[in-house]
Amino acid sequence: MPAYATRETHPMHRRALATALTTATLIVTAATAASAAHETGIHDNCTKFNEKYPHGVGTRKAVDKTSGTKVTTFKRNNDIYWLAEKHNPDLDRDNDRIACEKA
Ligand SMILES: [Ca+2]
Repeated sequence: MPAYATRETHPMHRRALATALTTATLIVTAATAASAAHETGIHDNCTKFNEKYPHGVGTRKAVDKTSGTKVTTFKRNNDIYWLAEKHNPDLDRDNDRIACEKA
């Protein structure tokens, strides 16, 4: 390696850097595509989910995890809850088995 060549300018390191950047770009693109797939439909966010299920949906034995007044009016349906959880875990961030609970 010539004296002027640093790790960044040496051709071999440049190629490795280019490969790393390409890999990083592919990962970001894949992540963007994955989140884009959730930008349609009721699982996008709680605003859309609550349009169909105004009080949210929980598993049959779910109990609202709140220090305030517990929501008990949510729909109880294991299938709908787990489908929502699979599509977008953010719908139940407090993991109390109720997606988008709202009084
Ligand atoms: Ca919840």
